[in-house]
Amino acid sequence: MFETPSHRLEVARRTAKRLRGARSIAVSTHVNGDGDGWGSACALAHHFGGSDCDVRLLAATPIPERFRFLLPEGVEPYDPDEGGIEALRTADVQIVVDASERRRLGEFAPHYLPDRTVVIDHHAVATEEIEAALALVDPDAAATAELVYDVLLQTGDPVDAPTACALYVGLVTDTGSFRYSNSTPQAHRTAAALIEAGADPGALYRPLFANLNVGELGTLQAALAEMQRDEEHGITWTVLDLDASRRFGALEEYEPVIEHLRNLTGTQVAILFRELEGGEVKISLRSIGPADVAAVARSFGGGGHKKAAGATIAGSVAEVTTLVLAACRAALAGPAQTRS
Ligand SMILES: [Mn+2]
Repeated sequence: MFETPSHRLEVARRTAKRLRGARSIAVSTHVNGDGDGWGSACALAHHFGGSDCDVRLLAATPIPERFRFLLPEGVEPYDPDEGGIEALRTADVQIVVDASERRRLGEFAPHYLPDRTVVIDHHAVATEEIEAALALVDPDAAATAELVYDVLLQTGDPVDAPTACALYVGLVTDTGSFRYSNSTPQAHRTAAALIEAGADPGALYRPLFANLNVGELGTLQAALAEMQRDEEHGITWTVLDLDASRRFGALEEYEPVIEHLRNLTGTQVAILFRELEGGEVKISLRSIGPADVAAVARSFGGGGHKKAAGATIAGSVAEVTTLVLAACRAALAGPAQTRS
């Protein structure tokens, strides 16, 4: 039987009350929104949108093609340049899902009013928190979708199938299809409730995972062909140069590429180097060992989490590769040796 964890019940109730009383709601997720961000935002749009309430979805960066099927019919997210900022400024309630850092709100960031802002998020509280009237933030939640479900239950209105489907997408993507360590009993209980409400896991497989295009598969092919390995330190990396992006186009996300490098037995750190126009290289770092790749990324002006981080660095691919590999080797050797 499903129950909202008691420590977040009261805030979920207050959030539901606030949303039910709103005439207009603006909802946004972080830049480069993922399945959890867009799933949570679309679920709110399905649930609250209707004759009594105008729900406006905001896209700090465009919604990825593979999540568009989650949008309510006829709803197109606002771009900041095309009415998005006005849509946000005039909304009774301004909701932020799956983001607790101001900088991740992109061009919308300066236009939030603290007394109208509601944050629903599962990231550990960031240094630069968004000021909000209500904040349902719980790092124990597997996905923001789990918290949105708690809120929707408190509205007293039934959760319909499209809403359940959008939330299920959030849970599936943030738990790596229930493979990561955040696949808690509560995440599974929420998933069960969503399936009962109409989410169809079998039907979601194709739009989420099995509709790769030639560009995505070609990029993967090019990345694997260039794969290199430092056996001694357990570092696996590859380079996607400008020629590869010209041939296959820029992808919306490179996670599947780096996931292959990370999954190679013996890998402690995986790195994807992407050459950009204008003499810069974008690096994505993943750690499955003791190395703190956020610290590595920060030393190059980037940031992220201990296990997943990134940066954009000026220089040629050869220069950047040498610098970043040296930093990763030092990070794997441990703090005592980096100090000396
Ligand atoms: Mn999330």
